[in-house]
Amino acid sequence: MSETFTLVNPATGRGFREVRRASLDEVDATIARAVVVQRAWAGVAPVARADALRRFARVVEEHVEELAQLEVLNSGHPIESARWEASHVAQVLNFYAGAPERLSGQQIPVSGGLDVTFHEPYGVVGIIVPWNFPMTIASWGFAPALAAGNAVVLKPAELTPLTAIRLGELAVEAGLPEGLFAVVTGSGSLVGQRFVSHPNVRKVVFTGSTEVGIDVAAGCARGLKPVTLELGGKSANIVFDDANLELAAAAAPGAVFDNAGQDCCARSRILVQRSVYDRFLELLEPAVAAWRVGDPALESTQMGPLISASHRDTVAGFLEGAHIAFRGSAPEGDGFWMPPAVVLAGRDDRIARDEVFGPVVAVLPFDDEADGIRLANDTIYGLAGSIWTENLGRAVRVSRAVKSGVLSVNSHASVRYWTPFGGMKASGLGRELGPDAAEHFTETKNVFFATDPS
Ligand code: TXE
Repeated sequence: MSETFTLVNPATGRGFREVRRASLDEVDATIARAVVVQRAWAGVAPVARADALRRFARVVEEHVEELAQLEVLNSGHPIESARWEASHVAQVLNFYAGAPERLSGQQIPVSGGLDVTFHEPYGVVGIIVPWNFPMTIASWGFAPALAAGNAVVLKPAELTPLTAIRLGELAVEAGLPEGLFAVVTGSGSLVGQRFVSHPNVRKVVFTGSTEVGIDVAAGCARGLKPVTLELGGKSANIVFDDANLELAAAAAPGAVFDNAGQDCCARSRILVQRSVYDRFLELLEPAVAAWRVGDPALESTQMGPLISASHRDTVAGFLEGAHIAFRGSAPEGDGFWMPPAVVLAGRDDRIARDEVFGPVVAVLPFDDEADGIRLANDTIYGLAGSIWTENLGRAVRVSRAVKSGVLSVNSHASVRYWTPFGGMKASGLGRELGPDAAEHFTETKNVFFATDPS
């Protein structure tokens, strides 16, 4: 294996930088340093830890444009999306800066003394990040982990390490102790696996494919370490005949083609009640045609290229033999471009079952409410989903019946840093974000103080 890997601009297909692969010794040295730095960090007064994270948030805010431009170059994200992502990192840091002073334990009534609980940090937390949302997903782990008094070692995806590397530098610029938040670039099989196997990494957060996630969880089980998994999805966008069809059709392209469909929450199955199926497709076609795919540097662009040539080939493979109803447009030439595609699918088709992770949506009809719920749940995944109906009772019934961690009614919103996020079934284990995330990076210690001499 070579000592470096080449970063490629997805919009041009051209390599632009070499990034080092860390060796096993380097990973171990980083973890050893994190162990030492964490002990001091956990002893810092809560208010001072909060202040340090607020400073980090401010420095990120001051670098939103730089981070966004890096993501355009490295990941092909449209500039407006990339600016949102960088600002989101600052907001996540600000939000969890409120956590150190709020990690209260309990006082539990007992006889003969006083019983209290403490939320103790794990120590060093390992975070493994995929290429689809490099900086936001990283921040969902590192911000609450640091707030709870842990050190963090972070491994970005090989394809997209630039924003993570820069965030590591900004942490130090903001005054966080060197080594407290360490970014280690390299392969999953070496760096990621070392986080899993190293005895001093006491918790692992993994976002990526279900296949690798299962392997990571098995490795963590051998070390008896807790693991949070954010994995694949095949989320349903369920459109009932009593929905506002115009709104549902207008919102559908963004719900699946955002980030070129490379989104674990992508509503990649549109389930439409049979009585409005034809009308919905009529409304969807112009909405897909209007979806703007192009140069990610332009503010008007809604979707950029796919992440790599090989990923584009994989996505294109799903379209072979598929019944494509209509497609959007995309630039030609260099870069990993692909026009969005709307496919009419049967329930057992591969495209209706597997995660495509590209700008492809499968549309399937259903008969009634019970059939819609059955079809929505007919997947190994359970991450996100949307329900379009004007009937309140139905909205409540269906949102309780769909087995997904994150649902929205008459909306596709999935991610707010102050609400919980995560999947059921093969989509994951544990929850990120929301009011409780910092606590998830602690273990509860119970202490009994005897007051009556025995
Ligand atoms: O993911 P991987 P990839 C799906 C999506 C995509 C496919 C492959 O369908 O096409 O997965 O993407 C690190 N031990 N999703 O190859 O391999 C790796 O270096 C420890 C869906 O990027 O799972 C990277 O940092 N770590 C998903 C991270 O794990 C390992 C998001 C993810 O890599 C490792 C991403 C190992 N053995 C991909 N092997 C979603 N739904 O959000 C790899 N890694």
